[in-house]
Order: sequence, then structure tokens, then C-alpha cells
Amino acid sequence: MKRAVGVMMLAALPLAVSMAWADTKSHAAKPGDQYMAGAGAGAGKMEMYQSTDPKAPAMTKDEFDAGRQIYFDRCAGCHGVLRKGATGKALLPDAMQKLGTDTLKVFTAYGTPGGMPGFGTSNEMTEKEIDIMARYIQHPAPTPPEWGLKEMKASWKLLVPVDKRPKKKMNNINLENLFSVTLRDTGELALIDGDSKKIITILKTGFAVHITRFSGSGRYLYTTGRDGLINLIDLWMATPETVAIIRTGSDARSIDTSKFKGYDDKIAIAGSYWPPAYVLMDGFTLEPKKVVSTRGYTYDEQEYHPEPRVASIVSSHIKPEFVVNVKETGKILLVDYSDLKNLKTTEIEAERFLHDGGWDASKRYFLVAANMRDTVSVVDTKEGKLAANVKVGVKPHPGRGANWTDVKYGPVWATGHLGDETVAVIGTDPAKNKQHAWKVVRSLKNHGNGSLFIKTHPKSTNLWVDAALSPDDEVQQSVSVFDLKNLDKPAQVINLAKLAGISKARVTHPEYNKAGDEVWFSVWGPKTGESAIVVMDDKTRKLKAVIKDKRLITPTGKFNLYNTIKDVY
Ligand code: DHE
Repeated sequence: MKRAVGVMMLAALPLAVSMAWADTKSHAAKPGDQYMAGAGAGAGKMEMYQSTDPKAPAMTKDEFDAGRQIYFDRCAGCHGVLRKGATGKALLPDAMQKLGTDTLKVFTAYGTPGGMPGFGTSNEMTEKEIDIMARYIQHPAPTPPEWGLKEMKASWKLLVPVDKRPKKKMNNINLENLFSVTLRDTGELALIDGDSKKIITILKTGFAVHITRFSGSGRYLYTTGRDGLINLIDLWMATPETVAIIRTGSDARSIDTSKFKGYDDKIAIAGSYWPPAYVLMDGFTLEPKKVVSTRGYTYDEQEYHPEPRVASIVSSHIKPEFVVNVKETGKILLVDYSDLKNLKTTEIEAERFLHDGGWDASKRYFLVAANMRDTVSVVDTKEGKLAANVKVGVKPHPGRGANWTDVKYGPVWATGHLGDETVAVIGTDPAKNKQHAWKVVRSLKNHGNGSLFIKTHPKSTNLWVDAALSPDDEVQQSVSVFDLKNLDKPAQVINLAKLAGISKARVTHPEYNKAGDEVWFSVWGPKTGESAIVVMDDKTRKLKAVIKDKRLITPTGKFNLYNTIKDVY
């Protein structure tokens, strides 16, 4: 196993230096291995108490602090901050002590058949780090600090107050066709003009920034880093700039804004993994208004869970409501934002380990993957009820999914899977196609497992599916294209990395332009290698453009402004 620089130093280094270290070492290998990696700088950097358990193997304070940092960077996303388990198994001290240091070193180095990556075989941890981790997880998990309104307010910076912002749009960017692109490993966003395909600007954001959402009017862009840092960007400025920032927690993935008529731009919501909570903010300034904890009881066994993390959040178009998906308790919350002082929430029992999801074409039903239960939960947001729990393949992972009108089954929504090669197609029209509603009506064959994202467009007859986390190089670089008019025909498989002239990269996250005639993919290379965005002509399925630029480092998610606001997918 390769030995890298002393990781014991890492926790003590300032962020910029530790990121540079990551640049040359840990990020260099396989980008997809980072999928299950965790929280990044946020919670890992905070001072935490090291408890002493006489049954756990000895560790120096430096080793313990290094373990804490590695755990937050690599493990917390799957196993949870408190190690109660979610996508990964629970790692509680009693069970870990029974397994012992040597066995735990083998699991960490070589991975497990359950899907845990081998951090030694991928060169993402050194022998020394693996030894530290094997001992660290036999100690009780230290609890990161809480983060309430006071801490949020202290972190809040209104860089450009509302009255100092432009009164009209000061640029000639076609905002409706703007793409916001996550540059994962540099903690930046690239704003790309969808028409000219030129980079407009690159903006600094939080650590390993996760998603972009836009305000209902289309003027503001919101993004959250894994470290809970939120940027509010004003797209009307001559060159779009950050006008406010806030830290809403130390570990976060989701953000959205009010979309119901009359509430455009007014309220923003951010969800946190740690502390497990969501916060409602003023949409124009990010001033935090109300923090709501998601700690509580699991929906099924009604057992207390100290860390039910907020996974996806979507904004309803038909009511003043946010749909908040709480991972570990398996509850979906419909949060009525029309009266923040007297907050009304409908709590729906769905399924545990909720992750990502999207609307059906009518925008009445929200479909969300409970990935560790091989289930898609469907909520009827009009009635405020669970419509169904649909059993699908192994570990569904839809992103926001894909909607079309199937020639045989009427309106449907689809998801790919991390754990098998299938694409599950679910009927979504209980009014006119009742016999197919909330059933898997088709199971398509993707070109491999490890699918993260799937997409189509109302103007398209193609369905594009990636397999970015497949262990096979050829498969992870390729996408399947299905003909929605003839789904009995096998998919065409196209290697997009090859089209971009890049040999080491994963291809992920299809996103259409506003017109629905181009589909954009990220060719996600290592931080020190080459990446690109490939634009495919949707009709001909031929290459239309390759966007390459030395600033386009590790592009992953891409969000077209119009399609994101209107939930077109
Ligand atoms: Fe994501 C969406 C959580 C790893 C790219 N990811 C989401 C959402 C959640 C989530 C909860 C839904 C947000 C919403 O809609 O409000 N992601 C997590 C994790 O916990 C996980 C597994 C591990 C981690 O530590 O973060 C993880 N995600 C990744 C990656 O490694 C990906 C592939 C690359 C990256 O940029 O980090 C990645 N996740 C994305 C993208 C979306 C996303 C591009 C938005 C999809 C969309 O089309 O809306």
C-alpha cells in the first residue's frame, strides 16, 4: 500500500493547505470513490471532546483528531456523524471492538461486499491512516457542536444589501438558458452561457459544493457546500456575484426556495446533515428566521434517532410548501411556509433512508428514493398523504428522475439504480391509468450498475442514463440512450469520455438546455487531471460541442436555470 504524507498533520492545517494536500494526494485517484465520502471541512474542523473508553485501543490526541478529520471527509456521508448507520452500516464502539483493529483494517483497506469502497486499494488512505481509522471507530463517536440561530446569525454576511443591488438586469445573459456547474473539488461554481457555451464567471462557494437551485423569478441562485456554507448569487449584476452568505450547519446537502405564486424569491430553506435540522431564511438576504430540528423517532419502530439528516428538499408549485425528506426516520415533512410564526407541518410516514427525488409531470406527486430499502416513496402533496411505497431495484438513485408519457402505460417517472443494472419505470397517473399507477411497469436494462442520474425532456424522445459509479472504466465513461417510442429496443451505448478525448474520467449528470434539443454531461476527471462538459445533440445523438477549460476542474452537477425552476425533467 502506498504511503502518503503524514495525515496526523492534516487536522491541524488550515483549510487551504489541507485542500492543497488533498490536491496532490487523496483526490488524485478515482473521482467516483468520493461519492460515498463525507462531510468535508465543516464538522471535521471543529473542536470536539475525545472520550476515554478503557476497552478501546489507545490513541494520542493527534491521532484522534486525524481520525476525526478523515471520518468526516470519507465516512460520515454514509455512516452518519454519530455512526448510527444509513447508506453504510452502523459503526458503534461495542460492535467495532468485537471486530478488533486487524479486521477493521482489512475492511477499510479492501472494502466490503456490501459496497464499501476499499480506501487502501484506491490509494485514498495510507497504511497509517487505515490504522488510525481502525482504532478511531472503536472509540465512542465525538459529537460535533450544535448550531443554532445565534451561530447562524454570527456567520451571516449580507455583502450587498437589497437596496444596493441593480434595479434592472445589468447583463445580456440569456438567463433562462444559463447552466450552473458544480466544480466539486475546488469549491466553486462555473456559470456557463447555454447559448455560446462560454464560461461567464467562476464563483467561490462552500466546500465540495453540492447542488444549485434558483429563485422562482429566476434572479437569484442559491448553492450549498457540504460544509453548510450557502451562497446567494444575484444574476442581474453585470457579472453575477455573491450578495450574501451564511453557514447553516457543519454538514449539509440541500437548499431550495419558495415557488408558490406570490412567494417567488421570498423564502429560502436549507437542510443540514449536522446538526440534523432545516432552517427557513429570508430569500433576498439569507437572514435566518426559524430553525427546526429533525431529531425524533423512526417512522416504523418508533425508536429515538439522534441524527435524522435532512436529505432532498423540493418546493411545491401548487401550495406554499416545502417537501423535506428526513433520511434516518423515514419521514417526509410538508412544511407550510405561509406563516413562519405558526408553522404547520404534515408529517408523512414513508420509508427509511430517504435520499433524492423529483416531481411527476403533473407536479402533484413527489417521488423519492429510500435507497437502502430499495423503495421509491410517493407523496400526494395535494392530499398531504403517502400515495405508495413502490419496491424497485437495488439502491435507487434518481437525482430528480425522468418523466414521459409511455406509449403503453401513460405518464411515467423513472429511476436508475446504484446496485443493479435496471431502470425502474413507474406509472404516475392514478386518474386515467389507475391500473398502472405506483407500479413498476417496465424494467429497462442500463449498460451497467452504479447509475447516479437519468434525464429526459418533454420535447425529447430520448432517455439518457449514466453509470458513473460502475467499477468498470468503459461503463463509467458511457451512457445509455433509450428510444422512448420503442423501449423494447436495447439502448444505444455511447462512450462520452472518448468523444471528449479524455481517458480517465466518469461521465455523469445529464442536463437539458431550455429548448430540450441538447443534453449536457459532465466528464468528471480527477482534480489534477482533465475534465470537460460534453454537449450532445439530442435528436441525432451526435456530439455537438466539448467545453474544455483549465478552470473546469471536477465538474459534476449542472443545473439549467429554466428546467430547474420549472422542474422540467
Ligand atoms: Fe449528492 C443531490 C446527498 C454524494 C452529486 N445528494 C443530492 C441530494 C442529497 C445528496 C441529499 C438531494 C438534494 C436535493 O435535491 O435537495 N450525495 C449525497 C450524499 O450524502 C452522498 C452520498 C455522500 C456525501 O458525502 O456527500 C452524495 N453527490 C455525491 C457525489 O459524490 C456526487 C456524485 C458528486 C458531487 O458533486 O459531490 C453527488 N448529488 C449530486 C448532484 C445532485 C445531488 C449532482 C443533484 C441532482 C439533481 O439533478 O438535482
